Amino acid sequence: MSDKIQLLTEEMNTDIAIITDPMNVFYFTGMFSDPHERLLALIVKKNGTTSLVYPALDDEAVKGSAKVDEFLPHRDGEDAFKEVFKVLDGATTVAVEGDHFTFNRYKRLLEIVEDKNITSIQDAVNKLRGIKDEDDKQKLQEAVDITEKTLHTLFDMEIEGMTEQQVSDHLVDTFKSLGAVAPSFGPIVLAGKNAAKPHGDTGDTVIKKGDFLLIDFGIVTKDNYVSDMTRTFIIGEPNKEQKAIYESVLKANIAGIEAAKVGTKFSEIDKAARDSIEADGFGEFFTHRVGHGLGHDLHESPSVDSNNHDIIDTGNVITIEPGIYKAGVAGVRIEDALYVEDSGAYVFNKFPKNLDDMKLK
Ligand SMILES: [Mn+2]
Repeated sequence: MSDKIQLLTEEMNTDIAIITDPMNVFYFTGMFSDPHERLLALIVKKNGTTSLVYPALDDEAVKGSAKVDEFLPHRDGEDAFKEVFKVLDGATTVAVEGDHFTFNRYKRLLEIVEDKNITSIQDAVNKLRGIKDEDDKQKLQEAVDITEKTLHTLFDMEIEGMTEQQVSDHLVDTFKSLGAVAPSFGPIVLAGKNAAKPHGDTGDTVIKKGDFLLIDFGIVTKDNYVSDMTRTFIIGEPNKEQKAIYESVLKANIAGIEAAKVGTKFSEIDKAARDSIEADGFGEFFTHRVGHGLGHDLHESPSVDSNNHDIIDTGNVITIEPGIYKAGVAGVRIEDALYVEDSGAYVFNKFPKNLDDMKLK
């Protein structure tokens, strides 16, 4: 039994756990496959025995990489749940991922399990995935390194006159040439007033002198790790208001990072960054949480928000990404990712973030 399955069984208070989120199946078996609408299910018994129900068309890939005790392929046209029911034979209590197990699959499960005996193991799975080890840390660092190398190329370019989309295309081409498999999202490239929309869409806006250029992007590595970072550049020289907004976000970013010490509540980390921006008078323009976990997925546990009173632990990986979005004027966000160690926060990002170092041509 692998360590991860061992830890999962310790969290189980049911006979069976069914894992269907493909990234969680990857986490527990080492095999990633997107089954689309077909059924992919890792079935874990309380004693640690594992069975994998999967589309037969993935047979070769599954057998080559999945570490499980039993392989149960199903062909198109067959009832995949027959395989599930075979494994569940005799089980009375079953846990599924509440955020992922679909309603229709839940109804199938009711054919053999009583409704009151079906529970969710989502929180326990999220918690397990939220704790990363040294190997995870190193692989996340590789993701960040590719991302930052990509971003550095902008300093050598003539950005003024390019469109947001052209900058985005350049970033994608560059990180692919550096070994990234795909973008983890976006990229989000927003110039001038567009940057005041925290999740605006990259478009055909031409980048002008005096614009802030907000770039939020990340990559997926061949090992299935993601990165996510934001820097806000200035084309030429900033004016007074831009400077004030930028400095406030930077202070909040640093306050959030400094607050991320083992034993602190996530809500306190959110508060540290938020208080800093409020003290500068920009509180009303900071409209989202301070950060989120990341690892194999772009947004995973834990969430760094005012409502999460859980305590940050060694091995957690989170982003710190305060922002100020003043509609019609400007938007600034600065996002770093960090790994929590006993001695404090290890920040993956080395990319400059002082305004003087953010000037693009
Ligand atoms: Mn983020």
